[in-house]
Amino acid sequence: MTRLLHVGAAQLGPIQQSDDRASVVIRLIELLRQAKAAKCELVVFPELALTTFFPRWFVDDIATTDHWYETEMPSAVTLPLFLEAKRLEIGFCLGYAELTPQGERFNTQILVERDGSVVAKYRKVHIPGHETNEPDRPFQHAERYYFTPSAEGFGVWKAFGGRMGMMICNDRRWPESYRVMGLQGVEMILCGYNTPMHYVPDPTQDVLQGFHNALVMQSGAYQNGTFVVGVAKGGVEEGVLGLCDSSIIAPSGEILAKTVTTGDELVSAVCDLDWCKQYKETLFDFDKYRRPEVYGRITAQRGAVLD
Ligand code: CDT
Repeated sequence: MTRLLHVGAAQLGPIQQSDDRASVVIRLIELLRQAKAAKCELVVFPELALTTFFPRWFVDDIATTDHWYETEMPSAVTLPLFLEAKRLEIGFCLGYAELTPQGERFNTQILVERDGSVVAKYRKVHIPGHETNEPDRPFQHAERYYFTPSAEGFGVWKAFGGRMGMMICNDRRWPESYRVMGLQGVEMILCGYNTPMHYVPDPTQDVLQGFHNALVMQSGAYQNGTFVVGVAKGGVEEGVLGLCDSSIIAPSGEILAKTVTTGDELVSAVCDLDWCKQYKETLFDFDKYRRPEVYGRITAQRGAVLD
């Protein structure tokens, strides 16, 4: 038996501060149409796909930044994307900044089914960067000022004929993100990212950005027997170069498709979700081979020794 899902990774080039949402939505719709022409059933857009990566600027009063956030989804300006997706009968995954009625600020991603219904919402768990202004930096990464870390954790949803999970950017560097979803039987993880090539706290990592990106997503896919779709907003945005290298990764850890430009670009792959079983029911048969009871004991023992 095969369960085929044709998925597209819709990479975005830069969104400048002067680009309004309406112009971005036009770009998203163009990628959606390309995906439909390529026979995709699901398209994945990046993290914070509607605006520039605004946490690169620090402001004294966060209330002055409300215009970067969405208070409803779809909104008037994003409705054309939802309508076109529904017309084309294609699903999508979209990252954006969310401001709730209670005033909470989250880095959010939603999964929208082919009928236009929002089937899942995920809020970023691992928020990187810093909370306060660091004026000596060439640019800020003040996500910890702009976003509350979600306490909801990682869910897995039945959609698109499989078990779908989501994570956002920095989440992909943490094995727990994949494993928590792996333990729920995830078959495809959708992940948008904005990753500056220059890592200010340790610039020796700059040349390794592409390597680390591939390393974490390929190993996370393999060790949990799942597809991973990692999608960038990259290129030079407000003077900051962002990693691209959007890719679709198989449960074997192999890269099935990868972008080659630093602009808007769609790549796609036909994913047989039943491929996951080859890993979930052999090497990574969690019920048979995982030893959670031992992991807990080892942690306690090591803690005792190190103390
Ligand atoms: N957006 C995001 O999470 N970016 C981080 C950059 C970390 S450097 C502060 C990432 O892990 O790619």
